This record gives sequence, structure tokens and C-alpha cells, in this order.
Amino acid sequence: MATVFSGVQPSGDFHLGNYLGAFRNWVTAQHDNDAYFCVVDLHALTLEIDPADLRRRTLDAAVVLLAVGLDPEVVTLFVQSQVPEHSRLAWLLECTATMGELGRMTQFKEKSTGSESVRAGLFTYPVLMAADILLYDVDEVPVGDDQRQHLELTRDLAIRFNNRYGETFKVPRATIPKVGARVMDLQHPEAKMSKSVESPLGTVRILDDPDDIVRKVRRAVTDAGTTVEHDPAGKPGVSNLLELLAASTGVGVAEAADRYDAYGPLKQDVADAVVALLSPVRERALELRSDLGEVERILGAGATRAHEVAQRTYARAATAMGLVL
Ligand code: ATP
Ligand code: LTN
Repeated sequence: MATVFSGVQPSGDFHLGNYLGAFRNWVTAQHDNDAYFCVVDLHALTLEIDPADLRRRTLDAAVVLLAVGLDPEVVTLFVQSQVPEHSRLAWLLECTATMGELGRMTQFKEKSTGSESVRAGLFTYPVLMAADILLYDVDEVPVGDDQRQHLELTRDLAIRFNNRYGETFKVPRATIPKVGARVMDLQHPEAKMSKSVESPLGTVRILDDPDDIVRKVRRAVTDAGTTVEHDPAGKPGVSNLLELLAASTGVGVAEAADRYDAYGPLKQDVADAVVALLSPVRERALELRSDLGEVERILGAGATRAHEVAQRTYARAATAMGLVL
């Protein structure tokens, strides 16, 4: 059985990109693998977030992950800050990573540009992510395309640590879906749909009600001309709609493009497909929200399980580096 690990930040409302690029692949992975899924609250501290919001969003993240279909009987679902080895291993890895390689991370460059006071944690963010993964002797990390570079760094750090201090970490690999790995904003189809970018009409949230989903898809920005073609560089808006249809229904992108000769019917079908995909998730989430005590219990049990594994890996790494335990 392979070991699978992935994480999500509780830094905003989850959206269709999170669902297609990540969550639904976590659900498929859960039965045949030893799977760990983590709400990475420490990562959310790298940007401005209100403490009361963070607390609420952390629990709500777990609600959504259960609603999409993660089964707490088979996966380990937990909150990052409840397992202290994540921060402890991150320090050991910060003393393995270099300023140069962290400065090359595109997510850091994007999120720090234009900000007057960039937090040190935003710079070291990918090292904490490497710690998350390496603690669990992970084989596969199911993520969207934007995390590719962070996974490469994780692999580099594991290999460097093993070369320097002896075989300690398993070297993981990213698994990125063929369709849905990069869902674009409906209003700004040149940018990825994101929860930290304010784009109310461009972002389809997993818990949006069906009317809102229809409205957002209908008002999606399309491109000059009227032909329906898959050409992400020349026609990013239409291409995004075609990819959404492909990812939501299983039809091929080229086949989808052949079916339409106008934007209106394409938008209608995308809206219907997305509503069909998300409605059951929304219903389950609304039920789960009414019993947050149960959600906290699930997270507590998950943290206890994760901690047992994390403790052993941390001790191995600390001992290899010469720390006296
Ligand atoms: P932000 O952009 O604010 O950092 P996010 O919306 O990217 O947040 P994350 O918590 O960083 O959300 O990501 C959770 C998972 O969702 C990751 O595996 C990420 O690759 C995936 N993901 C995020 N946005 C998209 C997207 N637009 N398309 C496909 N996958 C995505
Ligand atoms: N950086 C990721 C979230 C994340 C993660 C992880 C993903 C933190 N730790 C470990 C996979 C494995 C993001 O922004 N999507």
C-alpha cells in the first residue's frame, strides 16, 4: 500500500479549483492507500488572517473535506498545529534549505510582490510544507499544478538531507491530475482560481448555492470571436470552460470543443455539470456544520494517529543530525 499525503490551507472559502485539482483525487486515493490529509493552519499564518476567522475556517475546512467524501474511518484527517513535529522538523529542514532556492519559488514571488512587510514565514513556507510531507514517509502527494515546484523542492531537501546525514527520508513524488489541475478564474482566465484573491464573480465556491453557480458561469468572460476552440493561450476564457466541462463530466476536451458552435450552450452545460457535481457536497456540508463537536472529535483522533508516526520520523531526523534526544 502506498502512503499518500496532502494539505490545504484554511485561508478562505474553498473553490472549484480546490475540488477538481485536489479534493476529489484525495477521495479516490483514500481506499487503496494509507492516506493522510491535513488542514495546514500554520501555513495560513503567512498572510494576514483574523484569529477568529482562522479558528472558524479550520473547522470548516474539515467540514468540507468530510463533505466531499473523505471517510474518517479510513483516512487520517488532522490539523497541522496539533502535531508539533511539523514545526520541529521544519526547523531542521530550514537548516538544510538555502536562501537561494527559497528565493526562486514562484509562489513566494507572487505573494510577496507589492507587499511592504513580507513575513519571514512566507519565505520559509515551502520548507514547512516539505516537513509536512517528509514526516509520513510519503510516496505520493496529490496536488494541483501550482504545487509542482514546491514538490520538487521537497524532493531536493530529502535527497540532500539523506546524502548529508544518512538515509532518513523517503523521497515523495507529486501526482497531478490530467484534467482540472489548473482551474482558472472565470473573470480573469489568465490567473488561477484562488481563495486568497478577491474575485467574487470569478470564483465558484464549493458551497455556493446552485443559482450563484449558474450566474457566475453565465457571466464568465469569454474571448473575442465566436468559435469554440481549445486554445489556452489565444482563448483562455473558452478554454477554461471546456476544461471545466471535461473535468466535471469525463468527456475529452477536444470532443467537448467539437460539440459547440456558440458560447451560450457551452456555458449552460458547464453550469449544469458543475451544479450536479457540487450540490451533494453542499448538502452534506450543511448537515455536518450542525455538529461541529463530532468534527472536532474526528480531528482529535486524526492528530493522535498522525502524532505517533510523526514522532518516530522526527526522532530519526534529529538523531541523524546529532541532536541529543
Ligand atoms: P491560495 O491561492 O490562496 O494560496 P488556493 O486556493 O491555491 O489558495 P490551497 O490551499 O493553496 O488553495 O490549495 C489546496 C489544493 O488545491 C492544492 O493541491 C492546490 O494545488 C489545489 N488548487 C488550488 N487552486 C487550484 C486551481 N485553481 N486549480 C486546480 N487546483 C488548485
Ligand atoms: N502549499 C500547499 C498546501 C500544503 C500542502 C502541504 C500540500 C501545505 N503543506 C503538504 C501538499 C502537501 C498549497 O498552497 N496548496
